[in-house]
Amino acid sequence: MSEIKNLSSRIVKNSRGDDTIEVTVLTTSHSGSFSVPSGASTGSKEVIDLPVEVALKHIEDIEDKIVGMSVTAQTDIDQRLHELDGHTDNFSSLGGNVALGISAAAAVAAAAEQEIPLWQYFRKAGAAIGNTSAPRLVVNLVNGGKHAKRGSPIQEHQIIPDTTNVAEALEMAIKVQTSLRQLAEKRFDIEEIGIGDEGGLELPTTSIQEPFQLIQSAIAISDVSKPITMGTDVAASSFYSEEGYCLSDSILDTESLVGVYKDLSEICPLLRWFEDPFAESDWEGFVDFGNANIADLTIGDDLTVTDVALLEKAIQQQAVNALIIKPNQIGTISDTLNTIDYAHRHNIRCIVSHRSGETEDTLITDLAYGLQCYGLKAGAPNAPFRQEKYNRLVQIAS
Ligand code: 2PG
Ligand code: MG
Repeated sequence: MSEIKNLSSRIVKNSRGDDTIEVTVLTTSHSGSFSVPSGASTGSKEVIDLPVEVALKHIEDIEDKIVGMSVTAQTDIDQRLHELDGHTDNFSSLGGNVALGISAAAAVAAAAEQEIPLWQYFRKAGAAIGNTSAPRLVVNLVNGGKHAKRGSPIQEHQIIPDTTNVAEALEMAIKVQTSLRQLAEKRFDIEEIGIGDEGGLELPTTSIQEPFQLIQSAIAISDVSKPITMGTDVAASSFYSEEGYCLSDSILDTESLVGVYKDLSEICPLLRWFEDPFAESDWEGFVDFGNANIADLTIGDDLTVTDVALLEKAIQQQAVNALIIKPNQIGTISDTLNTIDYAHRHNIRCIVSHRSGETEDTLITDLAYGLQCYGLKAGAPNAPFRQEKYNRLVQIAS
């Protein structure tokens, strides 16, 4: 048994320039570090991060309760973190960032200790794996909603190259991105085109359809080797209030929003993946959407927040057939693996995702590959803090 000798932590900057924490777990001969990402369009049931100074203090305060544990006893470590938190629903006492920082750094150190790659450590943990050889890349080309200063209220406009050859998928994504930039520069004033939080374009149009149409045209003119599917993260909670969905100056009810998606998918037949098409409280919206047969994948994110109990409810209600996996929504590696395990056992597809406030850490790539998850969603293909995730996948999958 290799014991944890020491925990240390420090403040680092994330992709938005905000402070976050990096935790390092040290054993006698190895170490592992993890820096914690953060979201802008967060689900209300996600774990609660504490301010960085408070988080650092908590790590110092609990260090002696973690030191001495076996670094490879992931479940025990994560159980201890829940105990230290007093078993709140959302790590509000200990801090979600504290819990994930320690849990994930321990996983990295444990893999180093066993002299295996991190993806293999995750695969060996025993959770049910998916049935893909390598995750598909879910690449975000146009940013909107809470991830952009201007543009459509829809948060993400994505492409998914239809291949599990990762290097080929990345090549295809970059070709489409280049074509898209050219089309956007013809269509809009160059000065008004920006770059959003996840490295995709920010376009000066509030139209719901136009970004998708432009991407569809970019795909058509790109010399790509395989078909491409389009996807979206609507992040509908971000434009929902008690009155309804506030889209392009009108307030829509659930039924009318289903109609908007129907029209959109007729205009853009490649658009087949829909994440959070309704607000996290609008379970009926998800069910109606599934029944309308608009999409191949109805994906829960704010709806399910990587929480196995919410996933169970979503499966019972037939609200989704896929879900987003984000370790920092749930707070520990064991809880994340448990949700992936449950999803795979119920034929629900898992798409492992970054956050809009990212760090250079690539743990999510190892998680997606190790558990043979259906997709890896990590922003634009060549943006800082995003490209690292795709490059890591090319490295381990080839
Ligand atoms: C999402 C994520 C990542 P955020 O909604 O899926 O793209 O955004 O990290 O802001 O929640
Ligand atoms: Mg989302």
